[in-house]
Amino acid sequence: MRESREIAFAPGMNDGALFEQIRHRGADYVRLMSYYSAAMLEVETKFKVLSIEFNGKFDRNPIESIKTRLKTPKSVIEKMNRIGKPLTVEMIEKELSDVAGVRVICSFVDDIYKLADMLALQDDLYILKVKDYIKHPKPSGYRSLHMIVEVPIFLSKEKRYMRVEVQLRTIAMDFWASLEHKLRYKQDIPQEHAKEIAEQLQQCAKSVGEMDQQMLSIRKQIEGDY
Ligand code: 0O2
Repeated sequence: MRESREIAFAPGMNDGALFEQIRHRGADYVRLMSYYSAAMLEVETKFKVLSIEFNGKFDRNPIESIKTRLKTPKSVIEKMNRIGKPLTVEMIEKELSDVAGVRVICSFVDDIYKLADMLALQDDLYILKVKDYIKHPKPSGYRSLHMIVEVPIFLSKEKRYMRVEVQLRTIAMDFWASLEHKLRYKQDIPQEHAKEIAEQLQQCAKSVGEMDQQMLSIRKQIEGDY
């Protein structure tokens, strides 16, 4: 009988055990993750190159830092379960666009859009989806520019296109998102306080947004560009 390519999942299994399952039932998983790692590297390099060019043109660095992350096996499995898709390596590649993530932390809000435009001009990369949570923040107050891009990776015998989720945000947006993530996910917030806490976090997000606008305005005054 042909072995099922579906990966067994028992709730409560730890990361290591899950990874062993994936490795045992789908040897291709490890290879797929290496493709995503290569794609993240490609995208990270593209941003580094753009930053060098930008620096030469405008004499300042638009990027404060770049972080990359590969979704953990646990997180991949949880998401596949959530969207109700079978847990096979083929379906993971087909259904998930955020296995590989690149987060670009920018100095100013306008740098985000400049970098996004510069990236969009590259002819070996496709922008599949843009979600502008800066112009349209999430109800939580979350702000960032999200893009799903597809980049080619060059292997010894083939060229493959892989999807990467890019999140562009300012230092201030990142400050809010990091703390909000910690507060929300680490604590079991009692029902009676949840609404009030959500409102306080929204207020913080608003203040952070205003600060971003003020910093941009100060930079423009200094540059004499009113
Ligand atoms: P992690 O560990 O950061 O990756 P999708 O199914 O992905 O198309 P979804 O899930 O609505 O649709 O995607 P969305 O909201 O565009 O982007 C999801 C990612 O954005 C999250 O990834 C977070 O990184 C970030 N994000 C979105 N909303 C919030 C928020 O309210 N607060 C914070 N702190 N981050 C947010 P993951 O997979 O949740 O986590």
